[in-house]
Amino acid sequence: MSVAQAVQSDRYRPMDRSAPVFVAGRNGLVGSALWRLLTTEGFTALLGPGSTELDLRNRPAVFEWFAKHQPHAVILAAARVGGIKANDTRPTDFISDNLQIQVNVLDAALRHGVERLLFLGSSCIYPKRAAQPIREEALLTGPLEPTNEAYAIAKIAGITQIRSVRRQHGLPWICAMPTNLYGPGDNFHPEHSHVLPSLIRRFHRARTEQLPKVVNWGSGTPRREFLHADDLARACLLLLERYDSDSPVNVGTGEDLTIRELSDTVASVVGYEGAIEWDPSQPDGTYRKVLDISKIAALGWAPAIKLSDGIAETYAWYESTAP
Ligand code: GFB
Repeated sequence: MSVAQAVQSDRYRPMDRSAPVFVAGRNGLVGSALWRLLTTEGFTALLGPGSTELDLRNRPAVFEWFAKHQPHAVILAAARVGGIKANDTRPTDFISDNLQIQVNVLDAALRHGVERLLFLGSSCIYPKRAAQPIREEALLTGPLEPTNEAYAIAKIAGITQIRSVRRQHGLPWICAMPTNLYGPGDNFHPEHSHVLPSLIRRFHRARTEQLPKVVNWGSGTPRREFLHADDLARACLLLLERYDSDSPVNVGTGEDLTIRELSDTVASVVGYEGAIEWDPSQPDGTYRKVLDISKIAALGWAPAIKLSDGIAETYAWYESTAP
């Protein structure tokens, strides 16, 4: 189905703002951005249990929760996520937790007839050597990046489950594939986080403790694309209201930069002026994974937050919460 056909599908309709919407992963980077947006957009019955209230890996508990709360729509933003080192060293956690979360939530949503559902994947589902910028059609056309294969396979399984439900049950469930995300509320763990929060934390510490140098991971030459979580949240709502096809939709900026350039930008925002060194014994990961965003652009979405502004906002948030 083409984008134009998908937009014109007779299944297109606005979301019911008074019906219960389950934002799975409500306390994470993406979930909290979705919560802010949906609240501003007039959604009055948002449901977002924290992980202590509802462990999504607990299948009976998930089914019980759905029976009790009867959500009309679900955004599946809950996942075990992490940076390159967390993915590389704890692959069992990434494949097992993500498969359990997905299968439980998607099965319970099917059992309870949830009609509108958006599953969030990641740009790492595409082959390591995919042609750039990466189009949605590249899915399952080649081997994956080894450092995050376990996570990527779990996300690919999620896409296949969504497509299967569409085919077997005719529900208009959809998938979005965001690029590397950042923003307030991100995870700033020194070992397990993604590069952008890691750099903020490292440069902040170096500036406040007047350290003469910092050491970043890898060669600094890989290229990455970064999208603010608030921009992703707007894309999610637009897709839920206007998109109905079994092809995943890329969500990114369509522009990337080297990790070295990112490091210079973060250093300048944080005000760190010391030396920056690189540790080639740490993994670089995929060389490049910039997304082709023409499909979502055709639906009328574009990113609104400039990377330097988003980094400044994220750093202000980090400073206000840093111990
Ligand atoms: O953000 P990041 O961990 O994830 O790393 P990926 C991006 C790049 O930044 C790599 C370099 O080339 C790292 O070597 N880097 C430099 C650093 N310094 C640091 C640092 O202090 N911390 C971190 N984390 N990186 C993840 C996947 O891949 O991205 C996931 O493992 C997922 O599955 C996620 O797709 C979005 O972009 O390499």
